[in-house]
Amino acid sequence: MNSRQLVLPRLVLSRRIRQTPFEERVFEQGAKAFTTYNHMPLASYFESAEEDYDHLCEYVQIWDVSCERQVEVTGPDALKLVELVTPRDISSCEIGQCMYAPLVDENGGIVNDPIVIRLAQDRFWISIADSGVLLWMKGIAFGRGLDVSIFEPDVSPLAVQGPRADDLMAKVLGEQVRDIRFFWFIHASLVGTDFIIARSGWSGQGGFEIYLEDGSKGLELWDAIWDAGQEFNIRAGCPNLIDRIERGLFSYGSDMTIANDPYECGLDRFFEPEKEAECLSHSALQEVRRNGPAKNLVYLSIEGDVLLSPRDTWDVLDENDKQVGIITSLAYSKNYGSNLAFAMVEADLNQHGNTLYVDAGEESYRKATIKNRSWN
Ligand code: THG
Repeated sequence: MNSRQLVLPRLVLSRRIRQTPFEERVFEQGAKAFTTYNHMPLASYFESAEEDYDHLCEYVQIWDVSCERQVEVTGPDALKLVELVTPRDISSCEIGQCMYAPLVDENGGIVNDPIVIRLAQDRFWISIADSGVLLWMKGIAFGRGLDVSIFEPDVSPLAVQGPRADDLMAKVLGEQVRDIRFFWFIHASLVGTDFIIARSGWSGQGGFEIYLEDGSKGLELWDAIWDAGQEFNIRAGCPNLIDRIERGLFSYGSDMTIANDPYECGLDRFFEPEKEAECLSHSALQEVRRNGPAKNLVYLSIEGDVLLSPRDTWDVLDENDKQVGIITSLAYSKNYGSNLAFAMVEADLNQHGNTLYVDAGEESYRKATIKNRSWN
């Protein structure tokens, strides 16, 4: 056995990793680990994934998610361009509404899985996951001669998540925030700056996202929410691995990449074949539909005690020890008393209750069971 200890290197935040308007507070509050996302720092945990999770489920947290950058699309052809890049029906997105809208390329590959926000009839923000959407969309607009302007505005989302988020934001902005519907936004202001605030956020605990437009107001905005949040036991937090796996939220780059199509990942539930004709992925997606996906991103419950998420992927095997897939994300859930994972496996094995095996680098393989989206 190789008993050498693997010491992970530190991640250096150079100038190339862009600053966020809130990061000073995140450092002060003691974020212990970071990742990068759209060339910006994103905290991974503060105390530990487990402790952060327990707090998130009971109180309220403030998250610096500036790294969810916006790609603004403005002009007469704005809707046309957004409809070109996603098979989701964006024409039905009203002003004031947000839509989760996977972007798909001409081969059916997932380019990104952003939230599309309709600010005005011909003005959108595409709130992106970690891949280069700005250049992809500029290229398409230029190639097609579309009348739009596309740029990254100075916008930094700040999430307020957890069961006390409504009480906190009602205290700070007024009772009207309680009436914001899921994936809709309203205009509001605080510390002398205007912003939109949406009921959304990458957690299963509910809450809001404030889209700060003037980065110079970042610390003031954070502090105003922080001070008001003391009575609700507010803490600094960040997207939580355990929570997002329990909630079934996929992370682009980990769970799916441009090598995967939306059918493999079950993201086709967000669009209808008849509505996607405007989209440049239309014929590729028709082809995928005809053939059926070869793989599926599945929910796997893995038996045994706590597994730590690997740096690399782990193999998923069938009963004959044949490799049939890989683990893409994993966390131990106290709630379910089990390790929960997403795994990309051969589609013909994707049946609820099916038994598979996971090579977690131990003496023997761990037994695993395919679950549905609510982990039943
Ligand atoms: N907020 C904002 N921007 C983002 C994210 C975010 N950009 C990157 C990343 N997260 C985009 N990915 C997702 C994935 C899922 C959801 C949000 C963003 C999500 N899904 C809900 C669900 O699956 O239950 C609802 C989807 C729906 O009904 O439309 O919330 O978090 N600003």
